[in-house]
Amino acid sequence: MNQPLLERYRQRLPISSATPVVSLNEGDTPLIPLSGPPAARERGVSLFAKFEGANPTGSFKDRGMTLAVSKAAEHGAQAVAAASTGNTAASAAAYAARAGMKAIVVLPAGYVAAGKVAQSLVHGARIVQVSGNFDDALRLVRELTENYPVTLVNSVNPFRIQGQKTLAFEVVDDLGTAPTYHALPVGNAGNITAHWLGYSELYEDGVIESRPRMLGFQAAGAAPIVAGHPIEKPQTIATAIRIGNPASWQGAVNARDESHGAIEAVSDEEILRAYHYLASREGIFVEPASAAGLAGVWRWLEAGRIEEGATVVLTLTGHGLKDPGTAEREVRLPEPVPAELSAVAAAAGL
Ligand code: AN7
Repeated sequence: MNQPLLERYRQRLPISSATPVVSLNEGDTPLIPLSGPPAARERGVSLFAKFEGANPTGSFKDRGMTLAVSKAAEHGAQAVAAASTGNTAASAAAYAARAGMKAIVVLPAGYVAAGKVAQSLVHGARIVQVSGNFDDALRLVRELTENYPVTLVNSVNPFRIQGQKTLAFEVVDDLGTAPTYHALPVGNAGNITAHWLGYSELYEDGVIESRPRMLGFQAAGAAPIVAGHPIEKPQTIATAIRIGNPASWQGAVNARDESHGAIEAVSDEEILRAYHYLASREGIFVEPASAAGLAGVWRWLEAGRIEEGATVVLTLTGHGLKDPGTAEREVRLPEPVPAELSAVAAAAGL
C-alpha cells in the first residue's frame, strides 16, 4: 500500500507530530515513458509523462490539498474555501470531507467541466457559482476568508505549494537525476512555482547536480504571463487554465528565468492535437489543459529547439474523465445498430 505523501516526504515538509495527517494516499503517480510524437523519436529525445490523473481525485491538486487541509486541521479550522476552475474544488471537497470539515467552493458559472462539479457536489461541498470568471471568484474568496472563520486553500496558501513540490521529488526518485526539461500547463501558476521549488531544494542539498529548464504553457486566449499583463476576459477550451491574472505570477516568472526556460502560449488547436495524440496513441486520457504541456513541447521539437539526447518530463495534470463534455464534442458517438451480428460486424468495420 502506498503511504500518505506527508509521510513519504515528512523531512522536507513543514509538518510536526502535532499535524494530523489528512490523506487519501495521494501522489506516487506513474512516470510513463512515451513513444512519440515522431519528432521526439527522430531526434532521440526521451519523453516521460507524470500522470497526475492517477491521484485520488484525478488531479495534481491532491498533493497540495493533503498538506493545506492537514495544516488547517492542526490549527483547528472548521471550514476551508477555494475559488476554482474545478480541480481545486474537487480536491478541497474530498479532503474536507475526510477531515470532517465544511468546504466552500466558488466557481465561475458555466465554465467548470462536468466531472469536477459532480465530484464537488457528491463530496458535499457548498458550491457557490458566480457570474464572472476565475479571477473574480479568487478575489471574492480571498475577501470571504478575510472576513469569516474559513481557511483559504487556494495556492496563495503556502502549504499548497509546499505539497505540490513533491512532484519534483518523485521525478528525481524515478529518474535518479533531474530531467533536461520539465514542461507543464500554467493557469494560476502555482504548480510551476512548486515544481521549481522542489527541484531547487534538491539542487541546494546536492541531491541533483542540475535543475531542469522549466517550460510553461498557457492557452493562447488566457496567456497573461506571455502578454505581460492581465487578460480581462480569458477564453480557451481548456477551462482548467482559463485564468487571466495568476496569483503566482512572480513565482512562474522566477522559475522561467532562473531555469533559463520559457513560458509560451499554445492555441486550442494545438492543445486538442496533443489531447487526441495522448489518448489515441499513448493510451493516456487527460483533460484538455493537461495536454498544453505536450502541445508546447511538440512545437519545440518540430522547431528543433530540444537538443538530441535530452530528457523531457511532462506533467499531465488531470484525468480526461474530468471533462466528458470535451470528449463528446470532439469524438462523435455513432448511431445504434440493430442487435444482429451482421449489423454489428459492419458497424465494427469488419
Ligand atoms: C488540470 O482548480 O486553477 O498553474 O482552480 O486543473 O498551478 O494553476 C486548476 C489549474 C493545470 C494549472 N492543469 O495549474 C483550479 C485551478 C489542470 C488544472 C492547471 C490546473 P496552476
